[in-house]
Amino acid sequence: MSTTISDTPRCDRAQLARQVEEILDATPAWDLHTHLYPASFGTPLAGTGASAADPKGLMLWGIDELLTYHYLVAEVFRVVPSRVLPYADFWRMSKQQQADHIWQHLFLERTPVSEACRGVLTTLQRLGLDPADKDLDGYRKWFTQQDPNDHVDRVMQASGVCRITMTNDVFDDNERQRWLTDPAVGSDSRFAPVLRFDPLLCDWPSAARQLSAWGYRADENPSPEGIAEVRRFLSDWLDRTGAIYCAVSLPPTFRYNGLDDTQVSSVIFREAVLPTLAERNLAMALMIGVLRGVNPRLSIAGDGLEKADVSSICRLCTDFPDNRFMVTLLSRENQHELAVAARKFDNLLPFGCWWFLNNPSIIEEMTRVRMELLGTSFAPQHSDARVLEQIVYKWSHSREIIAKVLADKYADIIRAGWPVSEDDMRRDAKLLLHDNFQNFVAGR
Ligand code: HDL
Ligand code: ZN
Repeated sequence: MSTTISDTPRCDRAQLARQVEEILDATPAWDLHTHLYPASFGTPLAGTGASAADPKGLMLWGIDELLTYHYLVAEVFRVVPSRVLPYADFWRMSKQQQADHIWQHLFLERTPVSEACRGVLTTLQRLGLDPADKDLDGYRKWFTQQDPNDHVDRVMQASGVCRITMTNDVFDDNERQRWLTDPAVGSDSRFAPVLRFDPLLCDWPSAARQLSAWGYRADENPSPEGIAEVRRFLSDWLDRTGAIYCAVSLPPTFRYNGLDDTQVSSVIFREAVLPTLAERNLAMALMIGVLRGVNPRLSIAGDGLEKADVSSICRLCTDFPDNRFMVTLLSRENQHELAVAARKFDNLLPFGCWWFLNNPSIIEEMTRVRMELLGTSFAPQHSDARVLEQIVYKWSHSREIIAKVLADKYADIIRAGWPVSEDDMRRDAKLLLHDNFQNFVAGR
């Protein structure tokens, strides 16, 4: 029998906040978008008992990967600018040398208050290491003593993540070859595959050349035969990966202008991608707003953002009622209009506080706006983790904020005379951290 928070007008706010936080902490999350991989995709850091280190391995884990996360690379150049340490000199450093540099300048010589720095501390602490030791070599030793496969279990346990959704980029040669070499490479049930194909919609000429090289007769001006070949390509890779949804990252300039839109991206979207997904009851994730290479000398750390066009999303939801669109936008200024759009279209699921939005101040603002407009019918967060252990901090920090917002909303309705039981709280937490996403990708 679950207890009901008293429906007296002034419920005990501290007790309510604690209860909601405990329930959120105990609710397993399905991390719906990451760049993580199981050890079957190879690991540059061997650890104990694992197969030999694979320098091009895709499973990134350990303290040196945590410290050289591209968010921290961008931040360390603010402290040691390129006029002091030229970009090229940094990129020539080994991974360990880069990590030493970042540790020295962002942690030892300055206080690690940024969200990405704080994340490293939370991760160390929740994995049982003491950040106060400030002993980078000691942390390194601990990580190399872990077996990568067992470490995935430990990290998922510490994060409260029950399933990790991958990003399987079919246009990435390293990733594609691994699937072609070993069809079972993605069979680790802890990880859910997702087919990612940005070039198909962002750079059709290049994508068409690559499809042709792979044996799909794609032409630059997509003919009906060419469209059929794109659909065959998608079907082959959806069968090969078992993807649970498909994803693209699109620039702020992305526009979809309706069913008579002759842009090649709209033609490929309308004639090949969306019919294939509708036929297979698969959702499409649109991640819109990345301005690639704002500072190319920062490499992967050099992307920026601009506002996206939400009207294009509304037109997609209107024109393709049999398709489902999961959408996350990179600009803070887009968030309210995306939540309003989600009120208009039940085939639109807003998700996550993506990338530059994944900071406590903005996560709280976005979660409040979404809950006030959408109730519990959205997916508040994903980690976007690139290094395995990042899910520890990304979920710990986000759960705290989601719980705070949820407790405030409960307090509001309790004051209005509506009792809220522990069962209600558990149901809502499961919807937000797991079921809304699971139901949306399943088409329920
Ligand atoms: O395209 C994406 O999926 C983005 O999340 C990028 O990978 C970005 O570099 C990133 O890691 N964001 O957190
Ligand atoms: Zn991502």
